[in-house]
Amino acid sequence: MNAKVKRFVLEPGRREMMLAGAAGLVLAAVGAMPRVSFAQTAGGPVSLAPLPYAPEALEPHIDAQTMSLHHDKHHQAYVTNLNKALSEHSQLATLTLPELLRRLPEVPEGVRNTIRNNGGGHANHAMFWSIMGPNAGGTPTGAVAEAITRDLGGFEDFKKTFNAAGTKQFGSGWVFVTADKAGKLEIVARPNQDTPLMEGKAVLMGNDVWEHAYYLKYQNRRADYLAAWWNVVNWKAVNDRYAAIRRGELI
Ligand code: MN3
Repeated sequence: MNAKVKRFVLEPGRREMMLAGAAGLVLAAVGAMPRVSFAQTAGGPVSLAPLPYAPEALEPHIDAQTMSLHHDKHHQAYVTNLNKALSEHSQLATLTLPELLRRLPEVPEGVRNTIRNNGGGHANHAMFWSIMGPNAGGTPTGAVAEAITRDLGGFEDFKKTFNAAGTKQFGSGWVFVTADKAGKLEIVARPNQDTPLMEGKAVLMGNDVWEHAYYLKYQNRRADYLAAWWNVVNWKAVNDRYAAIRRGELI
């Protein structure tokens, strides 16, 4: 056995215990943060929340069929596969999802990739649905607007850099904005279902650049999808996440 691989610690740390108590309700309020409540339930420890709006609500920018398939089939599959892996490794079920993703190197090797892909997929999509909405778009508001001006050169530069990162991401992946506890923003792209949570960084917002997110309407035109996506970003929800991150609750 590799001596560097630490034995998986079953007891959640004090911080996780406090978060579990204090943050659950708030996290639910800011929209489906992938906080895994590992109390055992019939379908497994993780459940798929319904879309917080109708599948057609983001038309014409994201079509209803894409939304239905994306949520009901793709996201559901990540949840189902994550539950299966967790049911076979119940010791992992004591951790929050961000904690589980941050501690992937300690997860048993036989299930590590499954948890990486499906745990990442669940976290990413739960974030994604929560920061979009109908009658949204426009310019950023509140503390997020100030942080975009301070850290990302203003909204126009931010969109340009973010869209370029999404366009350049080869194959499937995501483009994210992370925020540290001081509120500093950064744009990062990751392949597959990887998430900055795996590096202990909180995700403020992000866009899915897998073809399943846009192909029915945009075909190969990923850049057009990235440009249109800003019309469905719910800045109120992004501000709620920003405040939660600054309280240390989304990590
Ligand atoms: Mn997706």
